[in-house]
Amino acid sequence: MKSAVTICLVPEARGGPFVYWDDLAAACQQAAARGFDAVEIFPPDPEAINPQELRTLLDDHGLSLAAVGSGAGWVKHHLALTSSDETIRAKAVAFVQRMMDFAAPFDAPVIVGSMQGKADAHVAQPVALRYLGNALFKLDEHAHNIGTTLLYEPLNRYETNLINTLADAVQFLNALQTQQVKILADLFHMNLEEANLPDAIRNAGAWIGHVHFADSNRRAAGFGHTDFLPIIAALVEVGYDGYLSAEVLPLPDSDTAARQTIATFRQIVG
Ligand SMILES: [Mn+2]
Repeated sequence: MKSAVTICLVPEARGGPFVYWDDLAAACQQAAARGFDAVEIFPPDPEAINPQELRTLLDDHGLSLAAVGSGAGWVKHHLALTSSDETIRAKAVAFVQRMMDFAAPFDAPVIVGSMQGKADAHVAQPVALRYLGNALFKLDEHAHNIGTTLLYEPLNRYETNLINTLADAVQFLNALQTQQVKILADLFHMNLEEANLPDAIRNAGAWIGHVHFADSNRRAAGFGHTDFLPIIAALVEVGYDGYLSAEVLPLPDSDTAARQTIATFRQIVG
């Protein structure tokens, strides 16, 4: 398994669980200095980052791009894959597709988390799930066409009322018959929703394509009460060799969160 750390370039996401903020170059320099293998970036738009400049930054610091988040589509542009408005749904799919076009040359998957939206007074849950299925089907097709992977992230009940557990995500994707969609296992969401984290990981098995590495309180691993050793053992058991990516609050500050993350990573992964 490899280590990664999040960089958020979306001012509207202020207060969110990201280690580094605002300055991509400074964040890459810091991530490399702390010993991370990769960075996970949340850009405000698919065209916000110059690919050549990012390539140079990554190469200069010996970093990979672990994944790219699409959450700005929601927090900045107010798009959702399950909106009651057909035009907004179409724009949401296009936004994620453009994010995939940006990320694919870096061999980085794109994450669908908050962009999935939720059922509400305008969209009943079965309808929202149908919209989500339609969107993931289109995104899967795009991922296939450009040779990349999409990561679908189940969120906790306070963030969505669509799919909250790894098992429900597996069942949903199995029914869709997508080819290029994997599941993002976020240890913070799982702490709220799963009866048993290692069991949930073992049952999801090869579906797991990415891990958000956070403690029970969304702080850096080691700053809460999650028992990480059985979780890592389950990931090893299912053959997971991807990233543990720190999507955590920058508390007490970014550098301390980064140092704590990498210390825990070295302790439990080796
Ligand atoms: Mn997450």
